[in-house]
Amino acid sequence: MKRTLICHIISCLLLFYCMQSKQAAAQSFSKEVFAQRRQQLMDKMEGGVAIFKSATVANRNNDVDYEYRQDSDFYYLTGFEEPESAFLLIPGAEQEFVMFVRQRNPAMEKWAGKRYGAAGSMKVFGADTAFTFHKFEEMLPGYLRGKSKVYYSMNDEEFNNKLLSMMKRRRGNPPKHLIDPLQFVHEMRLIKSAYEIDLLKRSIGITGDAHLEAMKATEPGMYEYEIEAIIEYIYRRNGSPRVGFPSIVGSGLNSTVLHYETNNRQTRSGDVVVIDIGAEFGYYSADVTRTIPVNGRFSKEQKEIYEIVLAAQQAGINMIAPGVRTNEIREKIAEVVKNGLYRLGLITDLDSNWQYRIWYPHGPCHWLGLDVHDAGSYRGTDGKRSRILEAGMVTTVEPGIYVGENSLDNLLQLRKQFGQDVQAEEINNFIDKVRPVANKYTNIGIRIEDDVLVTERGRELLSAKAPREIKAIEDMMKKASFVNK
Ligand SMILES: [Mn+2]
Repeated sequence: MKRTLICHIISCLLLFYCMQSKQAAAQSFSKEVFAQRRQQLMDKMEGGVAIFKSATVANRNNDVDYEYRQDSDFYYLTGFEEPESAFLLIPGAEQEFVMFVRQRNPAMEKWAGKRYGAAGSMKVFGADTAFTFHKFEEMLPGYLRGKSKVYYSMNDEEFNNKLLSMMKRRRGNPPKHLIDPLQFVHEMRLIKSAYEIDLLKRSIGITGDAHLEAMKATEPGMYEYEIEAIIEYIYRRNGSPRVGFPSIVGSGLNSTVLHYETNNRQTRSGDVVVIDIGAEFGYYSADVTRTIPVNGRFSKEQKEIYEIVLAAQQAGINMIAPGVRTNEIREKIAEVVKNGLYRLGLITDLDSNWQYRIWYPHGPCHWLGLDVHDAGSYRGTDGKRSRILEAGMVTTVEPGIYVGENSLDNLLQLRKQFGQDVQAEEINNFIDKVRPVANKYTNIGIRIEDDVLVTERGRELLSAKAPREIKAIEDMMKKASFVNK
């Protein structure tokens, strides 16, 4: 308890320090925060050695690589962003935190930028000792000698086999037990500290600004990628170095495609656009979706669907509080969606557990943090299938209803997904009744997504900056953007 309080005070001081300088906040680096996390993990280990490897560089074409981003768990425990690195945690050893990093190389650094090198990783990142990365595999058996447990997540294919063969050797007395350390790290990541919540608020705030600008700028004839570019310009201008995930800007029929990322259609008056986006800031990702009418006014049919999704989302948000199970939220949202669909005639049976899933095909919540679909188990720690919310968790709430032009055409093939044996006759009857209604709503996809922090007393809506109400969106769309002035 005492330690938590001290940690909290340290975090607050660090936050204050970070707010003093935009540069420091943009890097969001604090040696002590990362040291605490490593200590927390080491407290959970039963001796042994934990091994973490950096994300590998992915080649794009010829000598061009994809933009590098450090592995989220590696970053969470070190703050270190360079590729070709690894580190060990050896609780109880004289040197508990051992880093292996790229060698400093003036010629390479001239091309590709500064490297910290071994000395820098000790000074800046707090390694007790550090070596160059090419010594990693050579030195590892020495660190494993006489230890009974190795904590490693098997996430680097090339290295996995090397480690396994090291463990099989008779010589050198290597560990016999392999344990996944991420089961501990991911539980830690699920509960966000004040330091992390501040970073999330920054990324979510920037994403809200991007939504506002997209609402102001969007007009018929604009290409989806133009809207995407406006959004990402707002990210950069506010200090977000990259997207947390590829921006989804889906108009017209694309609004009904859940993870549409092509973003190359020209929008038309009468379309809605689903804009599902998240800036990254200090490695933390936002995830906020707004659906807007391209011409600035929702049609009657669009409004009808929109109001159902909004009511379902609000009902879900209202329930968020410590002690509530995630499936209770899921069920509440599904109930509101079902009632709405029944009212419109898009389902014919309120008790059917497959009809509504044609229009509402995805789960409404996921954890949010370093990864947009963040780490942390969705199962209850009590063995139950859903988790009890605790203060410090951050979840999205994102129901959606999608009326695709083919939604009713492939039902017979898709029925296996319903997880039960629905008779063809039942499906054909359903299609006959519902098709005329579905035609009215064709190509309307509505998703509304917000990010919610579970607090001691209830909840905090982190993504309130971009409006969700129909009138507020239409009013915002009347305003001028710097883009089309
Ligand atoms: Mn999401």
